[in-house]
Amino acid sequence: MSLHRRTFAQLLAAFGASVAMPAWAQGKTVDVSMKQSPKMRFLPETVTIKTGDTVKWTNPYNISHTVTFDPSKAAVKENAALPAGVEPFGSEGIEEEGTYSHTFTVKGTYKYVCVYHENMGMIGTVIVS
Ligand SMILES: [Cu+2]
Repeated sequence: MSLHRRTFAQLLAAFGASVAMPAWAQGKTVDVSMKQSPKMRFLPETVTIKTGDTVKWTNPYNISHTVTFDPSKAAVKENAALPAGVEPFGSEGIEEEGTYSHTFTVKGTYKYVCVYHENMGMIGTVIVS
């Protein structure tokens, strides 16, 4: 009996780390840039990822932007949308060289805006499959 227990404990020790590692911890990171010329845009405007992947937005330029997944903060509600049950999230103003990252754990289609430039077409989509 004690031998069995020890063997089981050793198995846990040997494999516990990899078994306990959640799938989202092994996702990849996809970059989105925030462009100000010739137009205010997220590039790419649409990214398709898998659950556990992270999207990292970077602002290379000197005009501040936001990444806002919150219909209540969008001028046009439909420009920001979340899968059922997902709480709104997003950044404050991102200055030059600033970044914002989010790891997506729920499948679905997400739409987001820059609250400063939504009306200029600065709208993006993240599809999590
Ligand atoms: Cu902007």
